[in-house]
Amino acid sequence: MSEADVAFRSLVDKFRFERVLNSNPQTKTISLLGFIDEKSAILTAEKTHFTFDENKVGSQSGSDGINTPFFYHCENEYSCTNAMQELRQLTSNDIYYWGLTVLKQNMDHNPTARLNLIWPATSVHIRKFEQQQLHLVRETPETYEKIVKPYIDEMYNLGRLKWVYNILYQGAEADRVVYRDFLEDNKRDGFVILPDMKWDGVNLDALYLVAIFYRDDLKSIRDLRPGDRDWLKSLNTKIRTIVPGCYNYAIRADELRIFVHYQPSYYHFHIHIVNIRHPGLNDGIAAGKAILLDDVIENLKYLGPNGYMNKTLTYVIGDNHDLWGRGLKDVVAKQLEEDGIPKTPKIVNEFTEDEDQE
Ligand code: G7M
Repeated sequence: MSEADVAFRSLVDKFRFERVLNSNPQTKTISLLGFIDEKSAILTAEKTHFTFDENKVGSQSGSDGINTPFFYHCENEYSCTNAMQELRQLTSNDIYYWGLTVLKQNMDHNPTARLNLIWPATSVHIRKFEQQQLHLVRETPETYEKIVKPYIDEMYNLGRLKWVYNILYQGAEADRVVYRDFLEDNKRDGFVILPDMKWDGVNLDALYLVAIFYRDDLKSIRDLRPGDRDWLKSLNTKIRTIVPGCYNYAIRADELRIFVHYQPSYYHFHIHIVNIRHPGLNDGIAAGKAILLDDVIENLKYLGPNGYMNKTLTYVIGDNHDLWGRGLKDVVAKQLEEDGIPKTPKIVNEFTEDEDQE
């Protein structure tokens, strides 16, 4: 065990469970709130995807002249077919059989789960992870100026970006960095690509990278202007050239979903790079959160000199998000009224009603 493993283990061992913040059977994740040394901690576990050997066994040349792997190796001792240590049939019916299995686990080849610990966790973290009611909001440029911008400025000053600066300037996660483009005399164009915290770094099906930029004048897409279009275009090309090469072309340029979030959690411009086959990202790639980099580049052609500052952006926000309480709740109510949507009638729950009558 390395020193880092020992430190991580001792933190996790000290975790005292308080309550479940959220769980999702589709993404196979659970987030727990607890305490470590009297300070709040959030422990998230995500069951890992099945492993299979990424080596191509053969390839066929398609009409486009590209060699396509025609099947994957599934004979590794930890692959889903070979690792079944126990097997139990639940039922069968005609040609259908279903049951349960216990797979052989191994830290290097087939770990059970990916763990993510935030400690000490702030109230913003806790509210973000907690299950909450979601709402669709249209953020006009005026709403941005009045409600969102002051919030972003506050967040920026709260020091929530330490992890970003650690990566850019302090060598944090340096052993995981996939690509660093940094020229002392051209800091503005520099960036780092590295595995996102959400990726185990092993299973290419779940490939999730993040590109973080040295320039710090962009807090979100709202700050993008037409003058940034060429920069974004060249980034888009660089990312799609570099990433496949870094993974021995097991993933191709047109298999990368490259996008930004609005609202992001962190207000220092960054881009998400995800295997197009990866469906399990909670709302991370959903409409109302993810905006494709290609669309951003295209939109900047038409948005006028103020770029994204001119656009109304529609997105999903949870009612635990600070912005909801700071005014977006009222904005939504007003928008529904202006759109002529009738007020939601009071729904009487028959169970509550019965209780009331007792
Ligand atoms: O929603 P937003 O666009 O702000 O997403 C930020 C991304 O940064 C998420 O996908 C996080 O998983 C990722 N991320 C957050 N932190 C704190 C870290 C970190 O410390 N290291 C890495 N590699 N990714 C992180």
